[in-house]
Amino acid sequence: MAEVPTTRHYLRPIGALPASAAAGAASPAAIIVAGRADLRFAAAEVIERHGERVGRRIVAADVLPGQAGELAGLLEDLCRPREPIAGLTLERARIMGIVNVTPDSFADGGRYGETHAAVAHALQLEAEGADLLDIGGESTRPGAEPVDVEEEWRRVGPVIEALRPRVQARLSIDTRNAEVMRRAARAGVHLINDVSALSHDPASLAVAAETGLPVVLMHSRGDPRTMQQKPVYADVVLDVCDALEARIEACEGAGIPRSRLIVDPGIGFGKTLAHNMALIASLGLLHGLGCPILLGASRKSFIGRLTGVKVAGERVMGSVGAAVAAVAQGAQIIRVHDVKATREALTVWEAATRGAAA
Ligand code: 7PM
Repeated sequence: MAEVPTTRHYLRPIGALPASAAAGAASPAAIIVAGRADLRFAAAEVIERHGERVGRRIVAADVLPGQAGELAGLLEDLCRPREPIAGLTLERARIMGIVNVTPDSFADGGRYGETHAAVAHALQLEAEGADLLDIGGESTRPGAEPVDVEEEWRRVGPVIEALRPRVQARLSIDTRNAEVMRRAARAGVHLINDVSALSHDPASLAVAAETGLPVVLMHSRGDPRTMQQKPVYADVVLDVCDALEARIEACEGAGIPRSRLIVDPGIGFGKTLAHNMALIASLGLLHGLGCPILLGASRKSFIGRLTGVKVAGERVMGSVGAAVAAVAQGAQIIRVHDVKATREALTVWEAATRGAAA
């Protein structure tokens, strides 16, 4: 018997309403995304996928609540206020600064130099306005060879220990390895960031659950070493959304509630330029998963492709452009190298959107 494909629905909020438009009116015809009064939309693109067929229609905000079945639950997930993550409320965008702990080619194989450099960098990012600091021992870059777990911990452990008593910012551990998660949690980190969405290490679902920490589930297609070899999707935005939903369900099955999860489309991880652009353009569709959204676009190669800027460290302005595009769709966490530039741009963008300074 042929398998009957199920119909799946998706909601993409469109038509951002300016803050001044009938704010506080008794029955605003607006979709309020993630409980945010500053994030109201005039309509939603309702997407229906049935096997290979994808139907799209635009439904105005005032008639959307009357829609039946699966859409009602989806609308509820889209609009429900998000729980704070690691004690951070998410009524406005938060900045996660990237702290790479990489082997120090200068210091005679000693650990002091690389620890010191990473700690100094993290303190600077906090001073520039980072709400979170994402500490990684470089095992997860596209094309990278896996790093031995003990070596990974020798890199990140001392940095976590040094930062923990010295910063207000929340600490995030960027790892695919359960043992590193366990040790980082014991050392006091507040968040787990896993580019494999807890699928790389068979122990990571149980370990992440045991830590009780929030987890960033990033979408990735294939292994970091091979993922850029011709990725193919039926519809990249819907496929990524479905894959994230599957990982959320795996987490829920392991005892990690949805309220503790953050979703991330994984820009550059098994995606072409066209895939990356489609994902950023429709980022707001991921709100239907009922979790905060994180975007990591900082300095990535798609920005070089678009702007012609070949040196990654010089892609600051393009990266800020991507950050603003994400925040305009309600992304709650932006993972960046250039905290100062991002903070300044978001401060001005938010004030200009609100129409008020504070
Ligand atoms: C080379 C290529 C070096 C790519 C580093 C990278 C993400 C992440 C990374 C992301 C989350 C980078 C990437 N990207 N974690 N880790 N989301 N959650 O730019 O997009 O740091 S590695």
